[in-house]
Amino acid sequence: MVQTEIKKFQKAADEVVSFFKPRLRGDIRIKINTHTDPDGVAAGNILARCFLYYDVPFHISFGGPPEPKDLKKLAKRDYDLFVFLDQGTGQLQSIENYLLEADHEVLILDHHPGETHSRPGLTSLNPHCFGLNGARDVSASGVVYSVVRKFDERFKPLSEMALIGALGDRQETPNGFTGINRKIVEQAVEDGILTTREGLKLDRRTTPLVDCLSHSIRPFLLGLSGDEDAARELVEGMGLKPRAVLEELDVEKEEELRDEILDRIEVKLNKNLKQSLWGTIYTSRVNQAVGPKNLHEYVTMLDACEKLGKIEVGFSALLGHEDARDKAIQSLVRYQERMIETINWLASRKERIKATPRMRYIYVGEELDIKMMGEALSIALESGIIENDRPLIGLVDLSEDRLKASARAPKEFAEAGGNIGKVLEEVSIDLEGNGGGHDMAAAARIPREREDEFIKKVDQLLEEEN
Ligand SMILES: [Mn+2]
Repeated sequence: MVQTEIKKFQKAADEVVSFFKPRLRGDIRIKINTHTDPDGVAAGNILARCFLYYDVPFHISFGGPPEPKDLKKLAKRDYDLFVFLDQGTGQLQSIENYLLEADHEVLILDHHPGETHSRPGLTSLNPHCFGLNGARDVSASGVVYSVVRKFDERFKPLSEMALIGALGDRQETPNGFTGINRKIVEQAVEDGILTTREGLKLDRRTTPLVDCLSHSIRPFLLGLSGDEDAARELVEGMGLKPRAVLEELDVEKEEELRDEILDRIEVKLNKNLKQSLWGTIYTSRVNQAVGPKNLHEYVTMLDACEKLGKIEVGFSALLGHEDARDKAIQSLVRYQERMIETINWLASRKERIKATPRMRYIYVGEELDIKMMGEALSIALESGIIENDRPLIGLVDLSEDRLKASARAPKEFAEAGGNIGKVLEEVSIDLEGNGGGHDMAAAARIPREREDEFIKKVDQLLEEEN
């Protein structure tokens, strides 16, 4: 069934290619706006590599979904074509009002849900329009890749970036990838761009094991992450040298290490942890990006660069610039340390997590870094630190009068038809804020004094949906 949808999507990608071709001569001014997360950075990278090859000048900016005031400003800038990656669908109305009305051309390559319609000046590609699920079947990077690879065979290796985007958006299921993502991975393996194998999905597979375990955040190993002595004890207890590296262990030893880790970890909720600890490892076999060859680790590094305010470092590394390598890897290490502090903070304050029959939530005020919140929730859930049986919301102070809510929902919630993105969108609009996202991950910004109302309304809406 999905095959027909994929075919329709591919046909629409052909139309975007026809739109692009006459615009690759370098005689128009192009502005790319993309998201700051790994998917946004990878999507921007794929398009940038294509433009660089054809000598097409462009500017690229990284940011969240554009607000009306941003678009109003953009409209006055001297560009002919505005490209929106990993955003734009949810902002279509204001894009129409400010950019299309002013006769600018707009291209939206996105995978967020929403209405799209055709109108002069607008070209778009979004998996939701073809019955595909944008939360799982393809990321923004995969959408951009689907277009770019049709230009020329030489762009095939960019499937590596498409996969980085999909992993960044956590689109991999315990049974692997689905939809367009699945096709991209299969083709990439066939082309020798990637190899896959089963193993420990830990970052920094080429650093000494004690370091690798005590720095692990995806997943977070409660009792090992942040505790070098405990990690050393485990490694030495297995008869391994502390300098041994994961990449060089044979399969049996790696399985033994997995079992030791699972024995040691101080969490009761082991199913999620098992899934995030052991599974398919994707290794790049081409030299185009600088930095880790393990794609999960690459995602963590891009996350790190984003959270530490160095998006351009991650972007340059992905673009293959040697001089970005050290800075990007330093960011990764510093980010791991900060995330470990964040998760330990959450793990030791579980009594602050409130629960209703339909959701859990925690107000952290200013005690946690707002940039770390969303990712920290994902990590806490997939590492078995907070039970992943209902949506989880973290509330952080954004400013004196604004609050940011980050939400994560379990897969089962989405499979039963729940959509946390829709819930947050509806409630935040009701409370004179804004918000939205995917069925399993979303965010909202609301007036601070309406926190109680927010919780009540989200809870109510979740009940109605059931
Ligand atoms: Mn995305």
